[in-house]
Amino acid sequence: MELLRVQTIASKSKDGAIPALYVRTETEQPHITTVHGVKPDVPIIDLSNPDEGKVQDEIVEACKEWGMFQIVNHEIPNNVISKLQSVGKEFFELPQEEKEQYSGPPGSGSIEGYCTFHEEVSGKRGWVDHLFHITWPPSSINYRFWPKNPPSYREANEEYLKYLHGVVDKLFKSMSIGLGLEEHELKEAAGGDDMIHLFKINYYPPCPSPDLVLGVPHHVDFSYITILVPNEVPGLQAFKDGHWYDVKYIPNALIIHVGEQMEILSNGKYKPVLHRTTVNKEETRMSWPVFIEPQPEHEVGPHTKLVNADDPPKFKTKKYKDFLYCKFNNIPQ
Ligand SMILES: O=C(O)CCC(=O)C(=O)O
Repeated sequence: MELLRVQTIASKSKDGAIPALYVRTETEQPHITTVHGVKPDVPIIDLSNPDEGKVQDEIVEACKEWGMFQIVNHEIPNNVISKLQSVGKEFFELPQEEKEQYSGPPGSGSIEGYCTFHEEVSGKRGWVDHLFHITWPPSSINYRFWPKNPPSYREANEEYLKYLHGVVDKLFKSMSIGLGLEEHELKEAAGGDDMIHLFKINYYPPCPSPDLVLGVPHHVDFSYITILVPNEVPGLQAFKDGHWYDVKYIPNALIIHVGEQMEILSNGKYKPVLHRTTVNKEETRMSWPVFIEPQPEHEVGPHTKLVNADDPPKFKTKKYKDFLYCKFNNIPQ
């Protein structure tokens, strides 16, 4: 059954009540569960610091402590990021019928396309619509899910991707050295240049009762790492030591999440971050994450050089598609 898009619901409920399906219980409502006042910040790491050893240490520390950090001076030009944002925004501003042309066929089993998630286990829904498509490697791309309108959509995405490869390489290199491996070993074990880049656009329309709803509910990413561009409307929150913290908006920074595949590959040394998003009363929040994932047939397990008699494997080795099957069917890994 076709789901009503949140963008449509939002346009009808500007001053009024929102459907009960979106109202969270008090244990989740962001105004009750967010830490206010003086609080620790998700680490901000300047990649242009000439002291490479320091940058590396900061990345490793952030992967162990928070599972999340922001990077600035990452060498992706600001205009490349702005173009990525503006074509994504233009797509979501198209008439509803035009966006629906990109929705995935029901029951296809693919996550790609324009979509709105069904109810969570809690019976609630997030205040967000999405577009998903793969942007790398070329053999995994299905252009049917790439918007043709605006016409510069593909060019803007390809330009961003060109620069993103450098950021992925830099992060994997630092994370590899931080585990005591050679700089190329972590990426190689993760699938090298065949790793999938699953691109997503989140569109969170304004909500009359932002205190009561969540955009994306709390979760950890399945990916190795996720690289996220936000717009200027804050909303991302990270969970640390039992508390929810707002992640500061920093113009032109990229937000990095450690995902579950990285936790497995590092045999638990790097922690995936539990995170969620809140929404805004007046403004549309958007974000552009890229999930760096294994190919479905790729086997992921603790790196062989990181396990020994004193440090036995904490996770099973299995194909990524089998990991996903367990996740989606609530089967223990
Ligand atoms: O919008 C954000 O900042 C986070 C989005 C997110 O966590 C997701 O799409 O999985």
